[in-house]
Amino acid sequence: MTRNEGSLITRITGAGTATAVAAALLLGSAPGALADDQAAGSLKGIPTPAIYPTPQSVAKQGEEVPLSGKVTLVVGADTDPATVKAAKDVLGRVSHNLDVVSDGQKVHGGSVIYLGTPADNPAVGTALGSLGIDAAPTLGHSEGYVLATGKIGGQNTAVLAGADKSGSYYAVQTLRQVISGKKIAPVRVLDWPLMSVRGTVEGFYGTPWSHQARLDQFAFYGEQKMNTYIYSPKDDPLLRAQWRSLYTGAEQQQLKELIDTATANHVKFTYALSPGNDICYSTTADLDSTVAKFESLYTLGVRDFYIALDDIAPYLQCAADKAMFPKTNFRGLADAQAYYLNAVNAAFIKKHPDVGALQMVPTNYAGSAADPYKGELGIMMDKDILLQWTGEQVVSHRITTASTKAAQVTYGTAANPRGLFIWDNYPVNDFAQNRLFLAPLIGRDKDLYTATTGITSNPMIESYASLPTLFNFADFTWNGPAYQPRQSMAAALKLVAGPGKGALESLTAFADLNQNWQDDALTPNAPALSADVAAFWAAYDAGTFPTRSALADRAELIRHLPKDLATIASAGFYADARHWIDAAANWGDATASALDMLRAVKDDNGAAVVVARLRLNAAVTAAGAATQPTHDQGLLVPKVGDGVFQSFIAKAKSLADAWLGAVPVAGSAPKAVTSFAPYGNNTADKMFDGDTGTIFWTNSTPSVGSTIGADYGAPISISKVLIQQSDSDTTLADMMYHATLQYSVDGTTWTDAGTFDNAPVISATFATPVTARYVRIKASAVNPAGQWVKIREFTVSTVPAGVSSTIAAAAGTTLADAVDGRVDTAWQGARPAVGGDNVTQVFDARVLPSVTVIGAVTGTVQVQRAGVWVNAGTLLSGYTKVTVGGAPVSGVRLVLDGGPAPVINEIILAPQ
Ligand code: LTM
Repeated sequence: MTRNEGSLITRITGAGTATAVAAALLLGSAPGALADDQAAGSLKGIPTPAIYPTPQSVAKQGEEVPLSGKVTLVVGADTDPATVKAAKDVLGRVSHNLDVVSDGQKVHGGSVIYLGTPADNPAVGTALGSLGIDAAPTLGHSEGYVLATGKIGGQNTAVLAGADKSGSYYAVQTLRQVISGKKIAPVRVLDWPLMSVRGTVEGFYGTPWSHQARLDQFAFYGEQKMNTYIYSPKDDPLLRAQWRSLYTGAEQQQLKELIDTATANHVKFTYALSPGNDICYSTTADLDSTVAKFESLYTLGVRDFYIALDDIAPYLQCAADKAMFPKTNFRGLADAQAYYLNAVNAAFIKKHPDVGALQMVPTNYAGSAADPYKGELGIMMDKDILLQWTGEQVVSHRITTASTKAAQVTYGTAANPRGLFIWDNYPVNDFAQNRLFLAPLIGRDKDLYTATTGITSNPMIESYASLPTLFNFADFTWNGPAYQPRQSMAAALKLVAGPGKGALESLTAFADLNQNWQDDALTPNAPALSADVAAFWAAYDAGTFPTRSALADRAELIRHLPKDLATIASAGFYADARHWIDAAANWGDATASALDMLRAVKDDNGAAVVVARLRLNAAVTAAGAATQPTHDQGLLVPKVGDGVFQSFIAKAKSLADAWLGAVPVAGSAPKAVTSFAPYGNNTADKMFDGDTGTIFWTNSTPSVGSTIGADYGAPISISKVLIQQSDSDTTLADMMYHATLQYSVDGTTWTDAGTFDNAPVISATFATPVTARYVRIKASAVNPAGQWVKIREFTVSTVPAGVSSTIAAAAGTTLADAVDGRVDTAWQGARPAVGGDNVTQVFDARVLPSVTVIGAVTGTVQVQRAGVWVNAGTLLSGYTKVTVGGAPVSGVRLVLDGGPAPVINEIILAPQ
């Protein structure tokens, strides 16, 4: 995409008339709007258009303004060129006979649109007067605007009056949304923002946004009436690591293009320097470096400057600072920072009358309770420096008006009402790069605007995937009291999906899978999927197996997301979310297979059960592939569905296993023994649930000697241990980075079974099984960067006495896998089968009703009766059930045909 392809809305809707899409957005009227049936008789039946961000007042009033014939746009000599261009774009999409004239020129016939501020275009003021509108209260608000329709001198007229240049620009953004078909709807919009700062801070760790992504963001902000962008990606070296160096060459050119594009979209490009890692606050040299950097950016067109002091060492680093700022308890740090900020304020900001107030984020940027650092900073820092704050926590689930007011007092900004604004760490995902956060913005008090001038959202590393939530932020910061999270998100998704058939349904289903925001009660796990799962189980448990279920339909929809979302309006969203979309499709496939498996169970069709089960397993494996690249953590497994798929599949599997008669053998349901407490509900038992999608997550990093292990209740014969850590078998994320695998009979004396460094998978196979009651991993060194530990599965395999084969087990498998009562583990032969090879299990003589074999293997099933092996049936690849019965038998033998290396998932001996 290039910058010149028209407005972003057109691009992301792909619609010829973006207004048609906007008008179709779900929503009722804004506060103060006339309900349709209250409108004057002639306007009945004409819908009130939906407008985002939600205006302060929308009334269905005035006249429709036709755009099919001649249209004249009247602008002032000083009307902002970007606004005129935006109006021409919007009208030009509908009108083929559009003239632009200057105030004072005569207009003959057709529809007329007056655009500008009353100051830059006096015709605007006259037209407002002719329509009898008292616009002064609205235009008294900065960035406010009036959009009104009516007849003046018999001519259909629309007036787009701005309080200022931004107001005029925003009137055009609203005009775009009130055009329906080839008409401007009869509306009167009186509108202004409740927060003066509305936008984003690109302030995350990880891959910074691309140049194109930033350009597209600015276009989106303009359309959504957001006016602020703070440039602060942690991984731009010239901003942080090499903050003293100036931009040159291509980087400088790109920056210039960003600044110009932001300005054209009425977005303040704010440059946030992060010198805190190695600055000496008191030295002239570092002040000079700061001023030189800012001057170079000023030359490029930046007019808003910021010093970011977050995430740095909370102490002074150079001798000069320590000597000059001796106060203890972090007050010395606050003094040094205030000294430096005040110096930048004097040496740079105050020298440029056209530069906005200096902005900063402090080192201690969360919480409203008094502390020495915050108090000292409040006293020492110039009162006209603006400060950002993240709420009570770094990632704050709730931000209340009361706590924001308390923070204003704590930071000493209460005296300057513009003093503190919010850095909102939603939907940023740098701390969970395997997640997309697509829940609506929630948990912010509606009247937050009474306590702060604004909010900048710290978005996700995925810029286009952040657009739906940023749409919410635009809506909330413009008019918090009117903000309806779900409706706002529905409108956002509609915009991102565009008009394609089924696009919105698919996108909504995908968003549903990405709702959970750190287990917040307001962001329930995949709510629509959960409801369908619950309805399915309710019917199933009541004994009916619906031929068609909402869950089956949803699984089908999800399976096809990669194809169906490929053509949504926002190609960027699709590209950003691609790996999550693919993972979702695999989960959809697994869910559909699980439903097939349950149907096969109901139909008593063992072969179909096994086919569906193997398909299910393959889909789950595919869903668990690490595919999402990151800047600093290698490939991650994209997480979707908030665990709902996993729990549905686990229940379906256990029902199928029960039908097959597969019962995990004793000893495979251990008790966790660990020195760690769990993080949230990621408890230690999740290591043993047979599901790599659920985890035991420690709530701390290992010390040397920390352990995670299992107690099997009594000594067992162990042939294999498999511990799957981290986010996938190939990812270095949370895990025990330096571990010794140990086993013990008594829990006191331990035997080492291997050391593992940087190994997401810890595994040991014992050719001769060992006897132990306890198995564990023990940290032999601490983790890098204090990482915690995730264990996806902790599996120990035991070979019951009497099981043997003429073929050795392939690496990583053991015969135990064929007789452990777990269909999902499989023994594989280390070589192709030669006719007559066998797998044999002998036991004390007993009546055996039947033998079931699941696996890729053919041959004959034999049983041992009175010491003699006799044929009991043919062994088929996939599923075989042989009825035995009669006198007691003392063994089962699978005599194999020659063929490829055999695989046996399970030999199930039916209980008496
Ligand atoms: O929140 C602030 C002020 N700083 C950092 C951000 O850079 C980071 O993106 C978020 C979320 O991880 N947390 C921070 O502490």
